[in-house]
Amino acid sequence: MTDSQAAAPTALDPRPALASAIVDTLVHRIGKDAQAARPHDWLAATILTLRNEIIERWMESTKAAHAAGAKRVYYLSLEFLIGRLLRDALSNLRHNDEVAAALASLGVDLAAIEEIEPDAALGNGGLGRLAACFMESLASLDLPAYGYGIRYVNGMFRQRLDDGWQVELPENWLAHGNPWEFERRESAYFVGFGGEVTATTSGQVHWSPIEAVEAVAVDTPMVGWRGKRVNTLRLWNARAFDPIKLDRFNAGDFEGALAGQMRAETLTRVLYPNDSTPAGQELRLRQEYFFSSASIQDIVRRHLQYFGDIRTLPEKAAIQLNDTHPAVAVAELMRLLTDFHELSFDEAWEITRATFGYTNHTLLPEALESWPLPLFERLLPRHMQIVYAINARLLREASKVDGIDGNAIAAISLIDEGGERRVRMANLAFAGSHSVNGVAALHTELMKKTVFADLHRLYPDRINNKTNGITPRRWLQQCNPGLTGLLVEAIGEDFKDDAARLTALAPFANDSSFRERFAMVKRSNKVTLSTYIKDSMGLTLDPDAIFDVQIKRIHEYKRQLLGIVEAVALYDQIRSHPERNWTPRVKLFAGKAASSYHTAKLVIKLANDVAKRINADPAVGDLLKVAFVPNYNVSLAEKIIPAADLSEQISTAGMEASGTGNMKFALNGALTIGTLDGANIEIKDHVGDDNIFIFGLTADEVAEKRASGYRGRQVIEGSRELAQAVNAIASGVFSPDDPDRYKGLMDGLYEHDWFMLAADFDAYAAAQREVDAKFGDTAAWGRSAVINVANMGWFSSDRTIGEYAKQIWGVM
Ligand code: GPW
Repeated sequence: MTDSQAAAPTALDPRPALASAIVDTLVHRIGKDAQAARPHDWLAATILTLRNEIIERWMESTKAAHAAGAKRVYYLSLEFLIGRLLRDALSNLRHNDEVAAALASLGVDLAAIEEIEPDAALGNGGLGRLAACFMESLASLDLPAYGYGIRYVNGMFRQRLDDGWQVELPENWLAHGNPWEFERRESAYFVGFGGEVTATTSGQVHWSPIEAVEAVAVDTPMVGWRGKRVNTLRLWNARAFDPIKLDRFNAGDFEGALAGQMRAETLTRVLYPNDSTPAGQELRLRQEYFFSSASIQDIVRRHLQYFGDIRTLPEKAAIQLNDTHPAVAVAELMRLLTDFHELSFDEAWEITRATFGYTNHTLLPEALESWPLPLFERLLPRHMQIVYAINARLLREASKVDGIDGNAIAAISLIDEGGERRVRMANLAFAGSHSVNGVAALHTELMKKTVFADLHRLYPDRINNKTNGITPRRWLQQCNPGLTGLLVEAIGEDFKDDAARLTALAPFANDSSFRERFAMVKRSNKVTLSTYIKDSMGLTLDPDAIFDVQIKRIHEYKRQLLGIVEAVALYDQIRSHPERNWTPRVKLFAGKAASSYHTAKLVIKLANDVAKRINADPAVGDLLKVAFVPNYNVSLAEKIIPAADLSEQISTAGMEASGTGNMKFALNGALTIGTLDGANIEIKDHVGDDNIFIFGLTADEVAEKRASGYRGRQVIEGSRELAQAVNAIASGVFSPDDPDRYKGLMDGLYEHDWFMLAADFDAYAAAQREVDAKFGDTAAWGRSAVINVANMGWFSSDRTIGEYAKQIWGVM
């Protein structure tokens, strides 16, 4: 059907063009009519209709970059936590109202179909969500870029709570098909594993893998703000070369005939649910190499096709490694350059280093990836040789530098020789990149002083900081239309194109009528969230209570336990002094624990046990409610964040590289209670000391305490409030069905308390009482909340990506 046919409303068909187009898609693409269509059919029809415009912009973007001979950015990440795409695309294309009206004319509620779109959860937490925000900002800044990752069939598991215990259920985001993706059968690559390496008489190296799979590209368009540009997220799917071995099949060996296919599909079947802890299994290394190899082959192929000369690669391609998961790409590019393009090792190394940048997201030593050398060598024998060659060169360079002794050489080496020999991926990524960046100012300084101290001495210009950011489209405009509308009324639309313009809001902090409207928006968001929690959990919340929220992966260093212990202490206080003027409080927790992380799972159970007891106690009533909201994901974050008053960012100082949830809350007018850790420090610098609640040990103090043999016992015994809470939990007050359930967890606080929960407890509790007081002063709280919003523009991922583009990639 031509456009004019689809568009023209006739006397018989009074619906406007867009509604007709959607119905036309429904009929001809989905094969249902409007009477038979179910909500999923309407969703698919809406996406497919909108997609036409996206595809046109997508092609234009690709052609323009090609015509300009532009340098492209390649973001390699094992995780992209993109969430839902319909609202994002509608909003970025400014088609929200039109589409809502068209659907309404058909009796369909846009919000309701948006709500059934599956949440694409191809990531664990912050690192994966950052990659998704970066893709959106790259398109919004009109930078030609590709994201490269894996098309997991099963993303992050669904979390169910059974009697308060986490149960992991498989996630199946592709169950209804995926209208956003395009398989590109023509973009397929051979990825080999194992086998052996031989050298021909002419000195040519030949790797003959014993196993191989085919990587097939599946593309998803990434729409930038105002649709300015549409970039590609290219995710790889693994397929067997010979899907069915017909000879075997005909001989009756059905299983054998399909074994290769099964093995290939296993590669891209499931996301490892590990956040900030390496998975360590062979399958994970296979995933890493599979997607790195396919991506590097694709980048090299595109470069040769467009520019012809492999030597100009660094001028036309910038490859960013999202942590070390794709670090093997360094060795893969070296392999292609030396074995296939016949460059000398030195020339290949120069090109490689000029092309790659590496972003580090953690300093926790146990979180740094390293692979047992025998495993690495068995799976990737040619890459092992290349790693040795890089290492020889690296250590030769290092030994020439003054002040680099034997210990420093051992720390710089790509091979960890202490105990079982292992390949250090962070050192490989560092050595193979011209830029190595941290994700917040403190984190970057600690990189120089700790994990990378010796590499930093060797290459003092390489480490740089790029403080993380978040896209204000998803994390303000889309998730908080009420606040967005109010901001437009106050300061106009400019902030939508440049989040830094939010500073125009600052004077409104002193305008009481504005503050009142601001508070009404917050309250309305709290009512909406309360309805969701009532419907999903059966718990009634008071929207006038302070909504105190800690949502993120469950990790000891993030200290959800500190929040829970403080809730228990507060519960105790309220019961002992019911006559005091308590500020009613709702404490919300949500987050997933890695399936093998027992302590984290026990913390979830504790939160649930504490909630059960407190919520049922008439002595506290509405003064305190605790809820653990199940199945935290991007879509749930979009519901909770706009409704939060208080943002909990209470990691042990020095342990959270940046945090990005902290930014989302503050941008939506929540005040932060937090430690001087990660990007909290920069948030404090932007919003001002009076508009944030900072407490606790600094990173230096934590290090000193650990060095001087700190134990929790003394502190607990010296703090009545803390001792009472810890002992109540330890003695089974919250677990009468199993009184010893938390004994070990609480003993841990007495014995080592590595995460300094006891050391920070009193300061945290005191800061919470300041929060109570301030929340009671509506004007003071409102002023601070408005000042937070006004000063959070700097944390837009547009600013972050602008810095990467100028300072690392050379594309702006
Ligand atoms: F361990 N982060 C994450 F560094 O979400 F690789 N997953 C991870 O596996 C790692 C880090 C890794 C997070 C950091 O914990 C968080 O502080 C940071 O804001 C985020 O990455 C984005 O930089």
